[in-house]
Amino acid sequence: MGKALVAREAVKYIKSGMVVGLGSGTTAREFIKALGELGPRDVALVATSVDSELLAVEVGLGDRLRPLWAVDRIDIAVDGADEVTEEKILLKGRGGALLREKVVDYMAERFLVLIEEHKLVQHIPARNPIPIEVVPWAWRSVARAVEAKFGGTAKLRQDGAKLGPALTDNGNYLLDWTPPGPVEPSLEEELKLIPGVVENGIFSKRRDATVLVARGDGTLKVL
Ligand code: DER
Repeated sequence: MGKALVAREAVKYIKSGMVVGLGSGTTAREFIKALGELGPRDVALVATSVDSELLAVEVGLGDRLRPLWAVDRIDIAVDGADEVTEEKILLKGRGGALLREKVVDYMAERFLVLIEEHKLVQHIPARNPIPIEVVPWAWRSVARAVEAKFGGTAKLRQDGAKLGPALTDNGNYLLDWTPPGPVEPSLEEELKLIPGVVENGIFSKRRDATVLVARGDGTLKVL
Protein backbone atom coordinates (compact mmCIF):
# COMPACT_ATOMS: atom_id res chain seq x y z
CA MET A 1 0.00 0.00 0.00
CA GLY A 2 2.63 2.48 1.10
CA LYS A 3 4.91 1.70 -1.82
CA ALA A 4 2.11 2.25 -4.32
CA LEU A 5 1.18 5.52 -2.59
CA VAL A 6 4.64 7.08 -2.91
CA ALA A 7 5.04 5.59 -6.38
CA ARG A 8 1.89 7.27 -7.71
CA GLU A 9 2.90 10.55 -6.05
CA ALA A 10 6.31 10.33 -7.70
CA VAL A 11 4.75 10.09 -11.16
CA LYS A 12 3.47 13.66 -10.68
CA TYR A 13 7.10 14.83 -10.80
CA ILE A 14 7.62 13.34 -14.28
CA LYS A 15 7.06 15.83 -17.13
CA SER A 16 7.05 15.40 -20.92
CA GLY A 17 10.49 15.37 -22.47
CA MET A 18 12.29 14.34 -19.26
CA VAL A 19 15.12 11.83 -19.06
CA VAL A 20 14.19 9.69 -16.05
CA GLY A 21 16.48 7.41 -14.03
CA LEU A 22 14.63 4.28 -12.94
CA GLY A 23 15.87 2.96 -9.61
CA SER A 24 15.74 -0.66 -8.54
CA GLY A 25 13.97 -2.61 -5.83
CA THR A 26 10.37 -3.28 -4.88
CA THR A 27 9.44 0.37 -4.38
CA ALA A 28 11.09 1.42 -7.64
CA ARG A 29 9.11 -1.38 -9.29
CA GLU A 30 5.90 0.21 -8.04
CA PHE A 31 7.05 3.50 -9.54
CA ILE A 32 7.75 1.89 -12.91
CA LYS A 33 4.30 0.31 -12.92
CA ALA A 34 2.67 3.63 -12.00
CA LEU A 35 4.71 5.43 -14.67
CA GLY A 36 3.52 2.95 -17.27
CA GLU A 37 -0.07 3.49 -16.17
CA LEU A 38 -0.19 7.23 -15.44
CA GLY A 39 2.96 8.91 -16.68
CA PRO A 40 3.71 10.90 -19.86
CA ARG A 41 4.79 8.75 -22.82
CA ASP A 42 7.37 11.13 -24.31
CA VAL A 43 10.12 10.46 -21.77
CA ALA A 44 13.48 8.68 -22.04
CA LEU A 45 14.19 6.08 -19.36
CA VAL A 46 17.53 4.87 -18.02
CA ALA A 47 17.15 1.75 -15.89
CA THR A 48 19.61 0.95 -13.09
CA SER A 49 19.15 -2.82 -13.28
CA VAL A 50 18.10 -5.60 -15.61
CA ASP A 51 15.15 -6.14 -13.27
CA SER A 52 13.92 -2.57 -13.80
CA GLU A 53 14.55 -2.82 -17.54
CA LEU A 54 12.50 -5.99 -17.83
CA LEU A 55 9.65 -4.48 -15.84
CA ALA A 56 9.70 -1.34 -18.00
CA VAL A 57 9.26 -3.56 -21.05
CA GLU A 58 6.48 -5.49 -19.30
CA VAL A 59 4.49 -2.32 -18.59
CA GLY A 60 4.82 -1.04 -22.16
CA LEU A 61 7.73 1.36 -21.67
CA GLY A 62 10.33 -0.73 -23.47
CA ASP A 63 10.55 1.66 -26.41
CA ARG A 64 11.39 4.52 -24.01
CA LEU A 65 14.46 2.76 -22.55
CA ARG A 66 17.90 4.17 -23.34
CA PRO A 67 21.33 2.98 -22.27
CA LEU A 68 23.11 5.51 -20.06
CA TRP A 69 25.67 6.24 -22.78
CA ALA A 70 22.87 7.36 -25.11
CA VAL A 71 21.69 10.26 -22.92
CA ASP A 72 23.47 13.49 -22.02
CA ARG A 73 21.60 14.12 -18.77
CA ILE A 74 19.23 12.67 -16.21
CA ASP A 75 16.54 15.19 -15.29
CA ILE A 76 15.18 13.16 -12.37
CA ALA A 77 16.11 9.85 -10.77
CA VAL A 78 13.48 7.97 -8.76
CA ASP A 79 14.74 5.26 -6.42
CA GLY A 80 14.13 3.44 -3.14
CA ALA A 81 16.42 3.08 -0.15
CA ASP A 82 17.00 0.64 2.66
CA GLU A 83 17.59 3.29 5.32
CA VAL A 84 17.37 7.11 5.32
CA THR A 85 18.63 9.46 8.05
CA GLU A 86 17.34 12.95 8.85
CA GLU A 87 20.36 14.37 7.00
CA LYS A 88 19.26 12.32 3.96
CA ILE A 89 22.20 9.98 4.11
CA LEU A 90 21.00 6.78 2.46
CA LEU A 91 21.90 3.16 2.85
CA LYS A 92 21.17 1.27 -0.36
CA GLY A 93 22.09 -1.94 -2.10
CA ARG A 94 20.05 -4.73 -0.60
CA GLY A 95 18.81 -5.31 -4.12
CA GLY A 96 22.36 -5.44 -5.43
CA ALA A 97 21.95 -2.57 -7.95
CA LEU A 98 23.94 0.02 -6.01
CA LEU A 99 26.63 0.73 -8.64
CA ARG A 100 24.31 1.75 -11.47
CA GLU A 101 21.95 3.38 -9.00
CA LYS A 102 24.71 5.57 -7.61
CA VAL A 103 25.86 6.62 -11.10
CA VAL A 104 22.32 7.64 -12.06
CA ASP A 105 21.20 8.97 -8.66
CA TYR A 106 24.30 11.16 -8.34
CA MET A 107 24.22 12.63 -11.85
CA ALA A 108 20.48 13.39 -11.80
CA GLU A 109 19.41 17.02 -11.68
CA ARG A 110 16.76 16.00 -9.16
CA PHE A 111 16.74 12.92 -6.93
CA LEU A 112 13.50 11.52 -5.59
CA VAL A 113 13.68 8.83 -2.88
CA LEU A 114 10.60 6.69 -2.19
CA ILE A 115 10.32 4.93 1.17
CA GLU A 116 7.92 3.63 3.76
CA GLU A 117 8.18 5.23 7.18
CA HIS A 118 10.00 2.35 8.87
CA LYS A 119 13.07 3.11 6.77
CA LEU A 120 13.69 6.39 8.58
CA VAL A 121 16.60 5.81 11.00
CA GLN A 122 18.82 7.83 13.35
CA HIS A 123 22.06 6.68 11.76
CA ILE A 124 23.30 4.11 9.25
CA PRO A 125 23.50 1.24 9.42
CA ALA A 126 20.57 0.65 11.76
CA ARG A 127 19.24 -2.74 10.69
CA ASN A 128 21.03 -3.65 7.43
CA PRO A 129 24.61 -4.47 6.48
CA ILE A 130 26.49 -2.08 4.20
CA PRO A 131 26.79 -3.65 0.72
CA ILE A 132 30.19 -3.35 -0.96
CA GLU A 133 30.51 -4.26 -4.65
CA VAL A 134 33.88 -5.87 -5.32
CA VAL A 135 35.87 -7.34 -8.19
CA PRO A 136 35.22 -11.11 -7.83
CA TRP A 137 38.92 -12.02 -7.94
CA ALA A 138 39.63 -9.73 -4.98
CA TRP A 139 36.61 -10.45 -2.76
CA ARG A 140 38.52 -12.10 0.04
CA SER A 141 41.33 -9.56 0.18
CA VAL A 142 38.75 -6.77 0.30
CA ALA A 143 36.81 -8.54 3.08
CA ARG A 144 40.00 -8.92 5.11
CA ALA A 145 41.02 -5.30 4.50
CA VAL A 146 37.61 -3.92 5.52
CA GLU A 147 37.53 -5.99 8.70
CA ALA A 148 41.13 -5.09 9.57
CA LYS A 149 40.66 -1.37 8.92
CA PHE A 150 37.09 -0.80 10.12
CA GLY A 151 36.18 -3.87 12.17
CA GLY A 152 32.97 -5.85 12.00
CA THR A 153 32.36 -8.75 9.63
CA ALA A 154 32.17 -8.78 5.83
CA LYS A 155 30.31 -11.72 4.32
CA LEU A 156 30.20 -12.74 0.65
CA ARG A 157 26.59 -12.48 -0.50
CA GLN A 158 25.28 -15.80 -1.71
CA ASP A 159 22.83 -16.10 -4.61
CA GLY A 160 19.45 -17.17 -3.21
CA ALA A 161 18.50 -18.91 -6.46
CA LYS A 162 21.58 -21.01 -7.15
CA LEU A 163 24.67 -22.29 -5.35
CA GLY A 164 27.51 -19.82 -5.08
CA PRO A 165 27.97 -16.06 -4.74
CA ALA A 166 25.47 -13.52 -6.07
CA LEU A 167 26.61 -11.69 -9.22
CA THR A 168 25.63 -8.06 -9.85
CA ASP A 169 24.47 -6.86 -13.29
CA ASN A 170 28.07 -5.71 -13.70
CA GLY A 171 29.46 -9.21 -13.08
CA ASN A 172 30.85 -8.35 -9.64
CA TYR A 173 30.45 -9.90 -6.18
CA LEU A 174 28.88 -8.24 -3.15
CA LEU A 175 30.15 -8.18 0.41
CA ASP A 176 27.60 -7.46 3.13
CA TRP A 177 29.59 -5.69 5.80
CA THR A 178 28.24 -5.29 9.32
CA PRO A 179 30.39 -2.63 11.04
CA PRO A 180 30.77 -2.57 14.83
CA GLY A 181 28.48 0.47 15.02
CA PRO A 182 27.19 3.57 13.17
CA VAL A 183 29.48 4.87 10.44
CA GLU A 184 30.50 8.37 9.35
CA PRO A 185 29.42 9.49 5.84
CA SER A 186 33.10 9.93 4.96
CA LEU A 187 33.36 6.15 4.93
CA GLU A 188 31.74 6.25 1.49
CA GLU A 189 35.06 7.48 0.06
CA GLU A 190 37.33 5.60 2.46
CA LEU A 191 35.88 2.25 1.42
CA LYS A 192 36.50 3.05 -2.25
CA LEU A 193 40.23 3.46 -1.56
CA ILE A 194 40.57 -0.24 -0.80
CA PRO A 195 41.92 -1.97 -3.94
CA GLY A 196 39.22 -4.21 -5.41
CA VAL A 197 36.27 -2.15 -4.16
CA VAL A 198 34.06 -0.95 -7.01
CA GLU A 199 31.26 0.78 -5.07
CA ASN A 200 29.40 0.75 -1.76
CA GLY A 201 25.88 1.32 -0.47
CA ILE A 202 26.54 4.53 1.46
CA PHE A 203 24.86 7.33 -0.51
CA SER A 204 25.86 10.49 1.36
CA LYS A 205 26.18 13.01 -1.48
CA ARG A 206 22.57 13.82 -2.27
CA ARG A 207 21.44 15.67 0.85
CA ASP A 208 19.32 17.73 -1.58
CA ALA A 209 17.14 14.71 -2.36
CA THR A 210 13.38 14.90 -2.02
CA VAL A 211 12.18 12.00 0.13
CA LEU A 212 8.56 10.85 -0.22
CA VAL A 213 7.57 8.91 2.89
CA ALA A 214 4.50 6.69 3.10
CA ARG A 215 3.23 6.79 6.69
CA GLY A 216 1.59 3.77 8.29
CA ASP A 217 -1.80 5.58 8.32
CA GLY A 218 -1.80 5.92 4.53
CA THR A 219 -0.76 9.57 4.45
CA LEU A 220 2.31 10.98 2.76
CA LYS A 221 5.17 13.07 4.17
CA VAL A 222 7.72 14.95 2.02
CA LEU A 223 11.23 15.51 3.44
O1 DER B 1 18.98 -2.16 -3.55
C1 DER B 1 18.59 -0.99 -3.56
O2 DER B 1 19.39 -0.03 -3.56
C2 DER B 1 17.12 -0.70 -3.47
O3 DER B 1 16.81 0.56 -4.02
C3 DER B 1 16.75 -0.71 -2.00
O4 DER B 1 17.55 0.16 -1.39
C4 DER B 1 15.29 -0.41 -1.75
O5 DER B 1 14.61 -1.54 -2.09
P1 DER B 1 13.08 -1.76 -1.65
O6 DER B 1 12.31 -0.61 -2.26
O7 DER B 1 12.76 -3.09 -2.25
O8 DER B 1 13.04 -1.75 -0.15
